[in-house]
Amino acid sequence: MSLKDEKSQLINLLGDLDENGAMEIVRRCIAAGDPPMHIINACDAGMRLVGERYQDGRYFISGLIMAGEILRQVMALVLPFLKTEFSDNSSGRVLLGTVQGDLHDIGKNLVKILLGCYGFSVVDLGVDVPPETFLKRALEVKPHIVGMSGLLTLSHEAMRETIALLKAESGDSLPGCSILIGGSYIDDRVCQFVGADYWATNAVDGLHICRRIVEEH
Ligand code: B1M
Repeated sequence: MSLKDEKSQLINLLGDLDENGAMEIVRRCIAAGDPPMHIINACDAGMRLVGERYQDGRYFISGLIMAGEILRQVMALVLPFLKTEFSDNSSGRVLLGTVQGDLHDIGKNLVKILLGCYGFSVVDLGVDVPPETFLKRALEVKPHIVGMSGLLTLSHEAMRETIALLKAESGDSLPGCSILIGGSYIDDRVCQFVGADYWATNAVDGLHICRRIVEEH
């Protein structure tokens, strides 16, 4: 079976929440030397299927939980290979977190892993992070980039509040600090609404943006 077939099978198995089938394909892809990011992208597409099925009522919240668990296991398998694929000396400090009210962390964790692979030092604040915590930790860490993740439409408001607080209260303490937002319902319009500098809808774009910011710093 070609890698392309394996990938579309993986997307469907994840969509069907078939844990054993999905893990088997991932193992085969890894053994065949398939680049980790290809596997992760296929998983991303599979998660979209799960999301659609949840939205149209075929899955319940338990389906989302199951999907999250399968993806966590896939990431554990893929992670060691990701580390050997990327190694570089660029560096910068990133303060990262999922904004208040939002508990989704799989995408954020992926961003953290990729940044780490590229030599960034990442302080991860976790999920459901209040604006005040972003501010407090930003003043301590003095990051080049504050990265905010949010998967819910509701998260845009939390991003807006967090960025407004950072801008109002940090004074001159965070010179040249850029704000990157990421998630699945993010676009240019959202970026403007929340007052961020950059936006990304996948981890690789997020990584490229961070590298560019630090290079231009
Ligand atoms: Co939730 N959920 N969920 N969920 N969930 C979504 C996001 C949803 C789109 C499903 C749907 O209805 N289609 C929908 C949001 C709808 C909306 O707001 N418009 C939704 C909902 C409604 C909910 C609840 C409200 C359900 C409920 O309780 N009734 C609830 C909310 C809880 C809360 O946060 N307060 C909820 C809960 C959950 C679980 C906890 C069960 C679980 C999350 C487990 C976890 O994260 N630990 C879960 C899951 C698994 C999903 C879906 C199915 C998959 C998300 C995922 O992990 N994708 C999701 C459907 C979907 O996204 N299509 C859905 C894979 C991951 C690799 O992608 O996280 O998008 P993603 O990350 C990407 C990019 O977004 C980007 O890069 C990543 C990798 O490429 N990115 C960044 C993310 N952060 C970035 C930061 C950056 C740069 C890029 O820089 C800083």
